[in-house]
Amino acid sequence: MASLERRVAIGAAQAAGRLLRSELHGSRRIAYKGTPTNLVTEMDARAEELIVGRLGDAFPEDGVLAEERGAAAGRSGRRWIIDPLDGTTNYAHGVPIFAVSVALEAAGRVDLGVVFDPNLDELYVAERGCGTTLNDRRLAVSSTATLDASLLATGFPYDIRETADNNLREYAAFSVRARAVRRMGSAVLYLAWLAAGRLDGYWELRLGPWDVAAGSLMITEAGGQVTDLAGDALDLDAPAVVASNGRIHAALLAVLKEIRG
Ligand code: 2AM
Ligand code: CA
Repeated sequence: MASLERRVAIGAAQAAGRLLRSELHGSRRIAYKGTPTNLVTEMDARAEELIVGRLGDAFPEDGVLAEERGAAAGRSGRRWIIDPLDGTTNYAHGVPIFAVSVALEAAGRVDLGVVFDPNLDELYVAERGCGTTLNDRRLAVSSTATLDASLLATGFPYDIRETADNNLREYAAFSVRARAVRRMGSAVLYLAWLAAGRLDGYWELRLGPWDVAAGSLMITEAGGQVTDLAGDALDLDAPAVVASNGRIHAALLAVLKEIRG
């Protein structure tokens, strides 16, 4: 990976994260995207504009897929996948648990992932074949060997009020089998924290490409495993995610199979 891509992605993620943090306690205009649980604020769009502007200036031939504006094709065959504010519900409530995620995909494969948490000032960077770092320190997933001793995380789909497939049965099952299950509201941070060995496992039924593009590379480059709910390759276009340190992966898949059939 040319270091220009890495430098520009890091600069854009950090600038957007700092903007979000500086505005966290400002008054918010909240709008809803389809369901009353899918929030968006004006800060989602402002952070996205900043990131897309910088990437577009540096790499005008590349395509972009960003949470708020959708897809714009490029000529290079490469695509930047951007979540300008993951954890929008937290943000709208003034809870300092959110992050910025920027990934670069080429030939259908994510080669670079950058996640910035402006509240802890933590910068995660993964490059295919080169590992994952947190503030320049090399990361490795945890060595927890059993589900019983695992700290897990999950989240719930926006249509939780309407759909029967709302993750509540899975949540109940894991809650009595793992050490604990957390639900902090940022898929991007769960994946980064898993790469850092803070979490042992994570699952979620429906996510967007921008939620998982950078974080999934972080986990595999830190020695962990990321699959779909059946244990097959992750579909970045419609991600259902099981991520782990590898050692508890089969146990996670077995519980999901037991509950979902
Ligand atoms: P957001 O904050 O950018 O909206 C919560 O479980 C986490 O999953 C958040 O990262 C949220 O992203 C994301 N999320 C929840 N339901 C989703 C869905 N149906 N599609 C895409 N992302 C979703
Ligand atoms: Ca998101």
